[in-house]
Amino acid sequence: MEAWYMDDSDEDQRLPHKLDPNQQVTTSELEHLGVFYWKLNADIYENDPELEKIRKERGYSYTDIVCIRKDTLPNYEEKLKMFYEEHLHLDDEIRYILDGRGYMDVRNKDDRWIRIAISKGDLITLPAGIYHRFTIDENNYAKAMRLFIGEPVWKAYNRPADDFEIRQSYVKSLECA
Ligand code: KMT
Ligand code: NI
Repeated sequence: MEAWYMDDSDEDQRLPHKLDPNQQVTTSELEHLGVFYWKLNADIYENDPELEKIRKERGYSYTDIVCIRKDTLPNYEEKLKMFYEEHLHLDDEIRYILDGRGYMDVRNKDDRWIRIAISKGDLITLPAGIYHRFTIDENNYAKAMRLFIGEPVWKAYNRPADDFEIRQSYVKSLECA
């Protein structure tokens, strides 16, 4: 995992979009936004006590696996477009990269984009109400476990979604952080 502030060029979303010079973002900055991160051994995800512990402690009862690749994901282009629309959810978004890599972009307090590079072994949680988006990188491949507390709800609300209570309580949580 590595994170940085994005440039605002319109070039391919799969490129890193680092500023020159690069402006790195620390894990503690991410934590202030409610973004948390673990490094795990993805080679043993099917039987990993560390993953089990996190799932148990945080109540991540549901899991499934998505394989984002042209030949395996139905409506690939359409889905990539959808993942990259700025949106929020009413619940946390929890993803564990099992293979490949991608970028999770999140807005900071000042509405700047932070790009979080996630690759094999990275487990990341985004808080409900944060504006974000996802893209694969130039390798065009990511296999990810999706986790959820209880029955999954994948509904995404594209920006603007400022009237949701969850958005307002998220913004409030930033004020006193
Ligand atoms: C989502 O909801 O944006 C996704 O599932 C993206 C792929 S998982 C890293
Ligand atoms: Ni999302």
